[in-house]
Amino acid sequence: MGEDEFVPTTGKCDHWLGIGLTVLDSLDTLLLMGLTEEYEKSREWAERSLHFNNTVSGSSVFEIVIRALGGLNSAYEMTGDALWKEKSVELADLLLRGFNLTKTGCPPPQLHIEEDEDDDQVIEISNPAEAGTMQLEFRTVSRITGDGKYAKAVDRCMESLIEATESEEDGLVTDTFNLNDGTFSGSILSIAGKIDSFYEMLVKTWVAFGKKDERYRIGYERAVKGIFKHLTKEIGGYMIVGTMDRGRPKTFSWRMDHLACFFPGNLAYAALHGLGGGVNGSGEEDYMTVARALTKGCVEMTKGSHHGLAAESSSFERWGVKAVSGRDVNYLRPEIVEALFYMDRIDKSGGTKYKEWGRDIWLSIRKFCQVRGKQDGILSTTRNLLKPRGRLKHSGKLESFAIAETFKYLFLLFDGRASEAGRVGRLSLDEWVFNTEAHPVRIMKG
Ligand code: DMJ
Repeated sequence: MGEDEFVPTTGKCDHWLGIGLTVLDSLDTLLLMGLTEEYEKSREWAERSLHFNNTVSGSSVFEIVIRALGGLNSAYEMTGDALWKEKSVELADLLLRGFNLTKTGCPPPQLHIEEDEDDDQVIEISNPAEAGTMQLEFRTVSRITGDGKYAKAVDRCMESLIEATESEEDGLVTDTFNLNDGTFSGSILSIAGKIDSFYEMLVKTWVAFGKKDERYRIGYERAVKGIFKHLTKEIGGYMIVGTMDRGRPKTFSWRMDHLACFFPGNLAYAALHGLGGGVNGSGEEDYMTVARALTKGCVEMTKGSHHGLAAESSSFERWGVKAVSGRDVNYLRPEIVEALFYMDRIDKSGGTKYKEWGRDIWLSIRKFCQVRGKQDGILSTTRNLLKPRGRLKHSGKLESFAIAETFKYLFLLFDGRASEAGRVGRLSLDEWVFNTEAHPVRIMKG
């Protein structure tokens, strides 16, 4: 309670951002699962002790926004409890200063929240995911307070990013963005780390605020076209999204990161909201067709080790898939089960297969991520996936996103309750949008 991360191997905790991150990232999961006692304890702690004045100097703005601000917004949306709104505003106000430190209006990747930095301390190199994943959170603060200043700040940053993207070939961006001159550099194109949620949030922001911001929709559709053209490949009855070096000559790598598996669910969500041929689209380039094939590719990644757990990175060959040596770690990341959750909700032709795949993944997690000798349910990041059974190592980390996302998506995948008026129910995708850390906020109707 009040610490950032739980260390499952020792039962102690890690200090990272100094804001009690795991509690903030878990609030809406507790509410959804009906874990009332744990939620009440968290609320009591927040009322008594949650302040942002002990935040570690030079903390990641992106992580604070998606995990803490996102978590507080959802807790408020789901309960209407003024405490959560007050805390969201307190945090958003502290972060606002960051938006004035660069010429693009995007905050530097790290901020000394409580102190003013000298100009030469401001880091100007960021990436599209970190700079471009704040829309939903800050605009939500504006929506719930009626004060437009949060939306204004984040909109200026996003305008800079979208403008820079418009001059990039096929709407695809690299993983390096200069916050002062507003340009992308480097030659690697992918949809994984440092880039992923920039694309993800284009469509989600468009949906969340009444489908009015056409530049977001156009940017998303253009990027998806570019991704289909350069980064997706078919192999053995399924599809993957790899990486391309756009230098000369262009080279394609048949490796796919776990992180890239957010994409099939995101495509299906876009189809649900009418893009790419809609939910019934069955053409080769329609979003649902590609989403189905990519979901299969993501599930295939779980076969790259002996344990049914997908590695951080997998390499695809004609004969099959294998965890990449050195990256054969499972961080209890959400993206594959996230895809299964969306597909199960949206793909009408899917039958029970998404639930079955989700069940297999959950059983592997229970079996191999359980820390030996500890209470049932104490789960950990797991290494050495390429080694045979019995040689796995638990690294002593439970990322807060495992609770915020992985367990939430799995829970929702199996939660049969119908949406009931007046309560949150199963979070209908027509009414709610999840931020990149799976924190739901209400969609504003146009
Ligand atoms: C989460 O913090 C978010 O989903 C982010 O966008 C990407 N990485 C992790 C989970 O893998």
